[in-house]
Amino acid sequence: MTKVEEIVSHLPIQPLDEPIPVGQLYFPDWCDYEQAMRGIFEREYYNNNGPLVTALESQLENFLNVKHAICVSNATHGLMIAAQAMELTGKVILPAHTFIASAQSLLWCGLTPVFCDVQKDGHHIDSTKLEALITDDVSAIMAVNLWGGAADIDALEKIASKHDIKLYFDSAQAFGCEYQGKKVGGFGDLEVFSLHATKVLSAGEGGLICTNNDELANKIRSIRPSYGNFEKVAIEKVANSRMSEAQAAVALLNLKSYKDYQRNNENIYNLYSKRLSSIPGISIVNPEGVTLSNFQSLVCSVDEEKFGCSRDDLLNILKHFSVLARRYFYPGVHKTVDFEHYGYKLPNTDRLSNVAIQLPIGAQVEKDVVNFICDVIAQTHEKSLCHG
Ligand code: T4K
Repeated sequence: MTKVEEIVSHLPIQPLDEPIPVGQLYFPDWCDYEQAMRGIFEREYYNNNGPLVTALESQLENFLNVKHAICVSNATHGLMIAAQAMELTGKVILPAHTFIASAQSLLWCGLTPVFCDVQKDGHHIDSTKLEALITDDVSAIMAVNLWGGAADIDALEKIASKHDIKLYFDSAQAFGCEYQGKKVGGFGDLEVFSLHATKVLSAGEGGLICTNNDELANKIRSIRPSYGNFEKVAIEKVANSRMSEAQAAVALLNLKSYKDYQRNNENIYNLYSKRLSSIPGISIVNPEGVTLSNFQSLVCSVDEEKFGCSRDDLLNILKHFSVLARRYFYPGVHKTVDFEHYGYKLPNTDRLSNVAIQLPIGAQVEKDVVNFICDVIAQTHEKSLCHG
């Protein structure tokens, strides 16, 4: 019997009836969506910057307090368009503790990612290690805002300005977060959000590029584009990354309920935090660097020695009980096939990829589900001590 089988066989708990995913899955009321879809069918206007996309962009500009909010098909395309619009060249510095899309967007644009480690006690890019990586061929820093937290934006802005390079944010996970009381969205040259189904503000699939720079916004729009004006399109590389009216309908309805979603997430987070704080070896990651979090993700670290079993064993035990926790991000992007041959040494990133576990948070996570998950974790700890 493996250790996992041994522990599972001693836990007096029945699995959940339905598997529970890690993601958010906040979706609007069906009747409201049906009504919105009927409007689209009646107008017979389904795509190419229709009235719902236009309304969404304008509402997002107000919500985020930015001059330009430009909807695109998803954040991966958003990051590709961003790099193209800023005319980046050579190398771009970013963390390896991120979703693969951050680095892939650079490869698509013929750019070379340079990976910087994350902070010793955090999940964001270590600004103190950045300057040593800035060479003549570095054209930008792409910081990534993770788990409902934010990077050290002040320090990053100072470094980018000192070296006269671009600074932009992969804020795929950061919609609605506030840094020093100001909504994330208007920092650096631009920011890119994801409106994927698993994000706190969802369009089902979608993305958003925000900037306060008019010239950059024009470029982004012509790379996205909405077509119709072929003369203008011909001067830019085009990505065809439009958002459809159906996607905008979901996002518009979700935006109306965003504050409720955020509050619901915060309550779930608080309950997890209370329950998990008494389990040795489990530390919840508090949203870093923000004055307001969207609680996009619930991430913990597992100290194997104190907890009694490894992160991966815990993951398998949770899976047995239908809790589909994840080990985001494993491995760090620098260890994936495209990049492992560079031999990057990123000790903090490597440590996180071995201890971090993401637990379910979002619409489908009721209070009793949180208690169930915490019971499994607490009892796993107790049984691990007996079956170590
Ligand atoms: N930068 C960062 C820092 C990011 O985190 C992301 C995406 C991006 C860039 C790129 O953004 P997009 O191009 O996607 O807009 C998921 C999400 O797909 C991805 O958006 C997210 N970050 C990433 C962290 O997580 P996967 O491949 O792990 O997702 P998937 O499809 O396995 O879904 C996660 C869980 O949710 C599963 O247990 C299944 C469940 N699920 C998912 C969907 C889509 C559902 O129950 N229903 C659903 O409809 O990437």
